[in-house]
Amino acid sequence: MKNILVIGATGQIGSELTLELRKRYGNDHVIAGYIPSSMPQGELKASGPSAIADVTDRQSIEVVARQFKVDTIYNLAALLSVVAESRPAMAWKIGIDGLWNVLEVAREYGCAVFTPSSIGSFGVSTPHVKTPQDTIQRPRTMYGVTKVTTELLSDYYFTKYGVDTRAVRFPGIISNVTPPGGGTTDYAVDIYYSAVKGEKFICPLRPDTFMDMMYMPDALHAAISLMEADPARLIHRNAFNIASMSFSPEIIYAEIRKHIPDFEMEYQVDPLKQAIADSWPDSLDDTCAREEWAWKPRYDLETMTVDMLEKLKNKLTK
Ligand code: AKB
Repeated sequence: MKNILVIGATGQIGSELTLELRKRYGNDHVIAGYIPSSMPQGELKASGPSAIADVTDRQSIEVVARQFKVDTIYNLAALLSVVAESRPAMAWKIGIDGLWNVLEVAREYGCAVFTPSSIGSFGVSTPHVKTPQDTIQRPRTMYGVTKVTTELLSDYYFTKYGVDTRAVRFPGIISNVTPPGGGTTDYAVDIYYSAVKGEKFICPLRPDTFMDMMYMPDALHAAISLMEADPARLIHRNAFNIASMSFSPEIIYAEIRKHIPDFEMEYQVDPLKQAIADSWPDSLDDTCAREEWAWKPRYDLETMTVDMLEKLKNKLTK
C-alpha cells in the first residue's frame, strides 16, 4: 500500500489532489503537508492525517517521511508567476532550495517525487504554437527560471541517484474549490466568479492573448496517472507537456455569455501580466504524454464552462 505526502496540501492544487488521492489510496495513507500559516480546514483536516511539512526545513519533511513510511511525495510548494516577480529570492528559496530538501529526503527514504513544472518554463524564444516537448527553454521570469531548474534538478536526481522523479508542465489550472493566488492565468478562474456573482469582469490581459488552460479534474488525473505509469514506458520524465484547451479572454468571455448573456467584461491591461503571458506558449504539443503514459484530457472549454458555472452557482448562493 502506498503512503503519500502532499506538500502544499492547502493550496489550489494540493487541496483537491489530497482528497482525490485519499479516495484512491485510503484516507490514512495520504498525509496533508502544510506550513503553520496555512493549516488544513474542513474536509481536508477531517478526512485524514496532516503534518507540518515545510520545504524550507528539511527536517520537517524527514520527520513525516519516517513517521508515515512515505514512499511518494507530491511537492506542490511554489510561488506563482506574478508574485515570484515581486519576491524572487523567496521564489528560489521555496522552489529550488525547497526542492533540494525534498529530493534529499526522497533519496534517503526511497520516495518517488512529483514536482510540477509549468508553461512558465518556456520563454519568448520558444516556438509558441504547438510548442514541442523538447525545445528552447530560456524564460526571463523568476518563476520560469525556477521551473526550468526544477526540471533539470529532478532529472539529475533520477539519472545520478535513481530517485523516481516525474512531472508535467501544468497550464493554467481552473477550479471552483480553492482559488489560485498570484498567477498570470488566474483571470480564467476569476472571470467565472464575476459571471456568477453578476459583476462586471475587469480583464488584465488583451483580448487576443492565448494560453493553455486545464480544468482541475484533468490536472489531478494527469498527476496521478503519470505517477502510476509504467516506468519502462517513460522516455521523458521532467517534465511532460500536457494540454486540453487553449483560449484567449475574448473566447472564454463568449463561452460564458452563452449561459449568462448579460455578463459584461472590460479590458484594463496589467503590463506585467501581459508581458508574462506574451512570453508563454499559445498551445502545447502533448504527443509524448499521450504516447508514453496514455494521457487524455476529459474536458474542453464548453464542458468545463457548464460544470464551473453550475458548481459556482451552488457554492456562492449557499
Ligand atoms: C501561473 O499563472 O503562474 C500558473 C502557471 C501557468 O504556472 N498558473
